[in-house]
Amino acid sequence: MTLVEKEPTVAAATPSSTRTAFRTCPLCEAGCGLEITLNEEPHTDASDRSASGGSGRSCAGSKWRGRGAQWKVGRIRGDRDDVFSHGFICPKGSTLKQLHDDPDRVRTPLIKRGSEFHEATWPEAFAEIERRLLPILESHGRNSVGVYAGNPSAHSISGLLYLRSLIKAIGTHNMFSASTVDQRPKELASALMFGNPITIAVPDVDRTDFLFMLGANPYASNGSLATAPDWPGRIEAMRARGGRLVVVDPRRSRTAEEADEWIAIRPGTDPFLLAAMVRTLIDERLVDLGAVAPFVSGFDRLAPALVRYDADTAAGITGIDAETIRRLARELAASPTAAVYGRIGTTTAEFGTIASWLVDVLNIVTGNLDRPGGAMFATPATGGSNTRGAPRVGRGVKVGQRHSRIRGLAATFGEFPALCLAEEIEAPGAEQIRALVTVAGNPVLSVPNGTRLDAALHQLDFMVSVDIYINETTRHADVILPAPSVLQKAHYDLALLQLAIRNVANWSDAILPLADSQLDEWEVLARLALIARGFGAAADPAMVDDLTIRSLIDAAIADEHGVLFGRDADELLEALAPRTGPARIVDFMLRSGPYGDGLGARLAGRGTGPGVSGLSLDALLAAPHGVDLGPLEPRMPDGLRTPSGMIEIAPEPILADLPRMHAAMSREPSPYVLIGRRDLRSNNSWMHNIEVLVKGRRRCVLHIHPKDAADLGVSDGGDARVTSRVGSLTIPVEVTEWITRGVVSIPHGWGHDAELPGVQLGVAGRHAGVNSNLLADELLVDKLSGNAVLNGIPVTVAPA
Ligand SMILES: Nc1nc2c(c(=O)[nH]1)N[C@H]1C(S)=C(S)[C@@H](COP(=O)(O)OP(=O)(O)OC[C@H]3O[C@@H](n4cnc5c(=O)[nH]c(N)nc54)[C@H](O)[C@@H]3O)O[C@H]1N2
Ligand SMILES: Nc1nc2c(c(=O)[nH]1)N[C@H]1C(S)=C(S)[C@@H](COP(=O)(O)OP(=O)(O)OC[C@H]3O[C@@H](n4cnc5c(=O)[nH]c(N)nc54)[C@H](O)[C@@H]3O)O[C@H]1N2
Ligand code: SF4
Ligand SMILES: [Mo]
Repeated sequence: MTLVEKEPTVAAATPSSTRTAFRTCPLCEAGCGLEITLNEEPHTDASDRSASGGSGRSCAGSKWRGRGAQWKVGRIRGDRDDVFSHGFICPKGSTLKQLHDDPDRVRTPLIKRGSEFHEATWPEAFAEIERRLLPILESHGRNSVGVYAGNPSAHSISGLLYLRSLIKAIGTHNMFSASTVDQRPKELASALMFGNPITIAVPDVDRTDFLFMLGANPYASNGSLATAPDWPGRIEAMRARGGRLVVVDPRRSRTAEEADEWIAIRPGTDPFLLAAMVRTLIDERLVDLGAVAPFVSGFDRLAPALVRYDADTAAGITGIDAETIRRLARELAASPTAAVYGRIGTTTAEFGTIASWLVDVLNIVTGNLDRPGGAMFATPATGGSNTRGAPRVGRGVKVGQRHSRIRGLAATFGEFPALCLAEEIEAPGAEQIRALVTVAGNPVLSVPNGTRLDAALHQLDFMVSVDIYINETTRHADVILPAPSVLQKAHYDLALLQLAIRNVANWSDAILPLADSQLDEWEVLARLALIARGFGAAADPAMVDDLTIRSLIDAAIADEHGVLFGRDADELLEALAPRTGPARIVDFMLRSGPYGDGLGARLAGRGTGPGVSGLSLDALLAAPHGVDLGPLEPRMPDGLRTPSGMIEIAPEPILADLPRMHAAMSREPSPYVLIGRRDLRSNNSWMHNIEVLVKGRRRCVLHIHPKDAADLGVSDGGDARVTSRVGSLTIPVEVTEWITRGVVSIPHGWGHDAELPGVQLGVAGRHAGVNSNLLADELLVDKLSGNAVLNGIPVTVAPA
């Protein structure tokens, strides 16, 4: 028997029945649709490994619990009918089964006694947190408790909707996240230019004639800050219709290999290339602002700001010859449409904000911003800060309102740079971080100078981790609170669909129920918030949930430009009943969003998907393969939220940062610099415990050019010793011509030392690799954004 359904409604239990469920893969930004087969098994116990189901009730409303049929995950493959991914899947997608079954995954709360973790009940764990956290808050103040939020919290409705309550409840300014070892420069540049950090221009890959890509490798990463499944297929389609791909990367990456042209660049020098391209266009009178011209402010400040960066100067710095730089600029201007797109290689660099800004300056001056085939902005179904409020009215962003205690680095968007975390724990004084809460993060492997951070975490008075593994970071926790398996959580890509290259909406219900002994992740975060607020270890998480929806409703009814302006809050709450939790919030966002039914205020939405007239959670539940809302449409000028209501092409804070870049021009470059890379079978630090992904050839190896290897006396298959200002490590060598001379590459996220006390990562420990962030230097920083420099780190290399 096969039941095709979106809801976890379970068929009457007949022996060996099968059901098929659909959901979005939450592992990376591509958001592929998965088709998951579940096989019924005889009832055994109520742990999540053989989760019980059969309440016959959808969990899209509240918690889905119950007993009855036992479902075991069978096959996972790409959902051919998914409106966005059309069956595409990468090797990681199908391993949600192995992740679900991984015996090392934490399933019950753990409390550390002495140096060992012991299983505990939820009441015991929350009581322990209350007992130890509250005195710290009371005697040392709110800032004595820090929070670090990691990457998966941006892929989860729990993290995106409830983490803020926790941070507010703690009341701390000491907030850190993976954003400052990642995309903060792009967010800052976008906020300065367009008004808020999520108004990020994405390449219209499906319609462009020319994709100019810097520091991204979507054949391995599946794309980032440009949400789309199946980048390889989309790039192939672009080339088949005559489009071109040019990739700028110090490595001949998989994507560079597929490109029409690979431009090798010296790490960290992208802004010099981009500035010289802009200057070429200005000098040769090739600038055409296109349709956004009436909304561009500050253009006259651009040319003077870039006056030093001619192509000849840039050639000496980037290693790209001047004629190539000029040609690229001319080609960009001549192409019917073109999109410039920069990612990790451009943001995790010393001048990451300048580079991110120049990417969009190029999009603007070639007339490609906000036009089909160019760089466009999504219209997310759940709305966002650029769909709410008045068009062209905004407060913009202020940089430097608060500075970190020790190094004085500016906070951006309410967060301090992650590379300050260690020093903020180490250094005594008022506001010293004495306790830390990590949520879905592994900063020991992700943040510069892992050795120092590891020692700092050891020094904390108290640490709580909401996580699914005991790893290099969470081993330091005093209490670990497990999130349930991915398959037991509902999903909607609230953040990533704001950056999608096509407007789609896709809700995933949990496909396996929670056991009675489990809490959903949002409940865990809500209960931590209640403890921090002094409501006690047993307080009902519904309080936080109710406050969260209430505040969203209040904001919506106060928004004169919104569809719910002036409506009655209680009436709206009633319309959302009986749902609670994330499902209620997402339903509200969808219904009050750009395609929504306006909770009665508006009938027909713009949706084109099956049966959609006014988007709502119900509409998505009826569309198990998602709803296609069409290609991106121009959003300018209404999407602007800058104080001027204009696109700021030359924001003051960025121009003020240019002298820092000028100063670097006269600096003697290091003979060898380290960069990172990603592997298709890996996902930052936490999928290395899945045997099928790590078996086979070693992936954590040093890439080095044959001539450099010969010069340095290191050989293929041998070991090299790599040393930076902050650390040293030994790593196997792979000699390859596909890397520029003077550059070596190590992927991040490895270094699973099985000997570390506490760690429970059996498989990963056998494929440990090294932690590249033992070499990343916490003193190297993009000062404007506070982002870490993870590419272009000066190192020396020697045979081990
Ligand atoms: N050298 C170098 N360093 C880098 C990078 C680089 O390119 N080079 N890249 C940077 C980038 S882009 C990023 S985003 C960061 C990532 O930095 P982090 O977010 O700190 O690290 P992750 O490896 O993503 O760790 C995710 C953690 O979440 C846990 N987890 C997984 N699923 C769940 C869940 O559902 N709930 C909860 N509560 N926990 C879960 C995992 O066990 C793991 O502990 O690393 C950065 N570090
Ligand atoms: N398989 C897999 N997929 C992932 C992840 C993963 O760990 N594994 N992580 C996810 C996360 S958190 C993120 S943020 C995204 C990142 O997605 P991408 O940005 O596509 O990340 P990478 O694949 O690391 O590609 C970065 C490229 O930049 C190049 N590079 C390094 N330094 C420079 C430089 O100075 N200039 C230029 N022009 N290029 C440079 C590197 O050689 C590399 O090829 O991937 C996501 N997807
Ligand atoms: S590319 Fe792979 S990891 Fe990313 S969403 Fe798709 S299946 Fe999941
Ligand atoms: Mo990331």
